[in-house]
Amino acid sequence: MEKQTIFSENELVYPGLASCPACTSALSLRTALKALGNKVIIIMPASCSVPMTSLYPKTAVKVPMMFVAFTATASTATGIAAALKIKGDKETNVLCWAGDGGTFDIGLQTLSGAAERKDPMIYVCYNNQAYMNTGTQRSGATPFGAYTTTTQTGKIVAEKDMQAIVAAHKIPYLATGSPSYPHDLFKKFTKSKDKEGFRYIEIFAPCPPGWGFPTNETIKIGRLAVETGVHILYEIEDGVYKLSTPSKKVLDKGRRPVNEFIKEQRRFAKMTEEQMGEYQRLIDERWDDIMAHVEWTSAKNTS
Ligand SMILES: Cc1ncc(C[n+]2csc(CCOP(=O)(O)OP(=O)(O)O)c2C)c(N)n1
Ligand code: SF4
Ligand SMILES: [Mg+2]
Repeated sequence: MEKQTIFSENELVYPGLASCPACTSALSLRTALKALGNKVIIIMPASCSVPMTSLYPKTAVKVPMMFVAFTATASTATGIAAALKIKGDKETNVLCWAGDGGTFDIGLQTLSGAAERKDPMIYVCYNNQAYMNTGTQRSGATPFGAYTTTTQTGKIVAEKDMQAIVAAHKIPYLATGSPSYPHDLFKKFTKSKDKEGFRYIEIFAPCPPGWGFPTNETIKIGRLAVETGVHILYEIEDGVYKLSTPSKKVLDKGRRPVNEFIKEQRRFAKMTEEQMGEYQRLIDERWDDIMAHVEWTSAKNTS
C-alpha cells in the first residue's frame, strides 16, 4: 500500500458513516487512520464510535475492529499485542479508541495497568466531555459549569486532569490533539507510530448536539478552545514537554478570554458571572501549570 498522507485519497474510513453531522470524533478517526495506515487493529469500548462505525451487518472502517466491555479496552489491547509478538508481527499497531467516559472513568484501571507495564499500544481518548452516546450524562471530563442531563444547574467541580494522571506513568509519548488543527494531529499520529511501548493521545472533540452549537461551527469551536487555552496542544516525549505550534502562537500573542468559548455553546448558557470567573480561573491555573513544565524542561535542557 502506498504511503498515507493527510491528502491521500486512500480512505480507511468510508464516507457516510452513521455519526451526527460534523462529528469531530469521526473526523479524528479518519485523520488517525490516514497517518497509521491499514496495519492497525482497533479496540473500541461502548461509545458513540461503535454505532457510528458499525451498524450491523457492515463496518465503515477498513481495518479490523473489536468491540469490548468498557473496562477491558487496554487489557484487551495488551492481549492482542502479546499475540502479535508471538506471531512475529512487528508491523501492526494496536489502537485503542475510547471516549472520555471509557477513559477518565470506567476504563481508567486497565489503562493504568497497561501504561505502567509500557505495553505496546496507541491509546486514544477522544474527549467530547460527556457520555454522549447515552444522551449527555456528565463524566470526569465534563468541565466546571457545563450543563448535562445529570448536572442540570452546571457541574460544580472541575474536570479530572487526565493528562497529568497518564503522564505520571512516565510513558514514552503523550500528546494532545484537535481536529481543528489536522496537520498537527496527523503529525502526532505519525510520530506515535514510530515510538514503542504505551502511547497516549487525547483529542479534544467538540460535539454539536451534546454541547449545543450549530454543525457548521464545529471546527471554529475547536479553534476557540485552543485560542482561549481551554485546550492546550503539546507533547511529552520521554519526559520532555513540547508546546505545539498552535498553542505556541497563543503563548506569543496572548489568550482570548474563556468567555468567547463559553458564549458559543448552549451547555454553558445558564452560567452565572461568578461561575464564568471560576472557570476562567481554572483555565488560567492549568495554563500556568503546563507552561511551567515547558519552561522547566527547556531550562533543564540548556543547563
Ligand atoms: C458497563 C456499561 N455501562 C454503561 C453502558 C452504556 N453506555 C454505552 S455508551 C455510553 C457512553 C460512553 O461515553 P464516552 O466513553 O464518553 O463515549 P461517547 O459516547 O461520548 O462517544 C454508556 C454509558 C455500557 N455499554 N456498559
Ligand atoms: S453525539 Fe456527538 S460524539 Fe456522538 S456521534 Fe453525535 S456528534 Fe459525534
Ligand atoms: Mg464522551
